[in-house]
Amino acid sequence: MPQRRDFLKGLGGATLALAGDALMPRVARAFGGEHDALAAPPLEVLPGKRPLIRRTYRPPNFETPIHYFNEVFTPNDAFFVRYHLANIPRVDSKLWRLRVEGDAVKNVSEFSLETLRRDFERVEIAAVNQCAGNRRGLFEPRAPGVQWGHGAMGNARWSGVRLGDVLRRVGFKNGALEVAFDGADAPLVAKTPDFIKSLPLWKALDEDTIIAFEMNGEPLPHWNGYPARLVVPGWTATYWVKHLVSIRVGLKPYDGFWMSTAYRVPKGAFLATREFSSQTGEANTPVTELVVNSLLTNVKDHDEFLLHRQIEVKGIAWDGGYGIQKVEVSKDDGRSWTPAELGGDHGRYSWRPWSFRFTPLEKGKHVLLAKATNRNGDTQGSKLILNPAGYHHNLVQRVRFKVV
Ligand SMILES: Nc1nc2c(c(=O)[nH]1)N[C@H]1C(S)=C(S)[C@@H](COP(=O)(O)O)O[C@H]1N2
Ligand SMILES: [Mo]
Repeated sequence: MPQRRDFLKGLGGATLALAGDALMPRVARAFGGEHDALAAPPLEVLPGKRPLIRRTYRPPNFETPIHYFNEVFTPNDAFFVRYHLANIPRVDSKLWRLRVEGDAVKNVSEFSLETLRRDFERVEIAAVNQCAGNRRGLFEPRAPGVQWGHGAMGNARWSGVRLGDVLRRVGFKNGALEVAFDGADAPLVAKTPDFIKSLPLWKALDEDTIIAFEMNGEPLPHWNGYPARLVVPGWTATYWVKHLVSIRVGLKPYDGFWMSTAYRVPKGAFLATREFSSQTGEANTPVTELVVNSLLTNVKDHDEFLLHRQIEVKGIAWDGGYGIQKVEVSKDDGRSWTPAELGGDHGRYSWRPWSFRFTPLEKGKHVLLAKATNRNGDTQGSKLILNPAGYHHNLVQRVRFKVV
């Protein structure tokens, strides 16, 4: 326990240092008005990527500018990048091995990329990869951590092999409880805990949980986990471990920092159909499923439109895999709502494009609101569900525009 408190102190220090350095002035302004920092952030290039919104350098945290979300699948070279650790080796795919081990494994095994490709059925799935902390920069009061805008997410077609097929091949014992995943990246300083995430066995065996080598038909970009990463459709991106090198099937709950302390929310604050019970404590529980959400992608604050000229507003909506039932738009600050038109369905874990046409009939300032509802009837609220680390922001979005 004292160790854990030290980790927390260490992280707090790191967060403050980053904030003091690059983020603080812009973030401070963001809360003054309409999130200026999120609207006009610095764009910078990571090798192999298009210019993205830089939140921190070390570790690299870069978000995708919103206009890319007008496409159903986010281009690989515009896909956001999130790391907790600063030592990120470039992995040679020929030398890369995936080790499956742990006290609940029957036959400890190692796979090369070639054997994974050769010995297991290939599957592909469209899914949203969204950081649980996406939109943290919009939290009021401020929540500590990377001050993300709307772009710590992306939608892609992921292709690889089912994790469950691999686990069944190596065999696991009765009583297997969790499966823990480690990537090739490492902390720079010894006191930072290695990034290891754990799934309940039932989620690891879900036929949609995969070890992916490809994204949108191309090998994974280095910054998104080359040569292989975990893809956990419907769950927040924290579980989507990149540069995957070790899988441990365990008889006990994995108690590393990134499970027991980080990425947790107050118990009962958010809906999830099935609890991660082996990691649930008295007060809090790990983030798991994505909450229902939507985003306007072709309109932003301060845009101007012409009177009597039809506008086509576009956006996307997604959830934890139940499917989007409807998206509604309001032009009168939430007094009345009109259904938007849903676009193509790329599967229940993908986001769903939508559009809404209208013709402004009055000059002046206007507000546009968008709200998604999934097939469970879960919807977006107008009151933020506060939680200490600023996860799961899914407030109804408000965009202010002007008709001239
Ligand atoms: N190896 C490794 N995998 C990781 C992380 C990490 O720090 N190291 N961060 C996780 C978190 S919190 C997020 S949000 C996603 C981001 O995926 P991306 O960088 O491909 O966009 O990666 C996850 N996988
Ligand atoms: Mo994340």
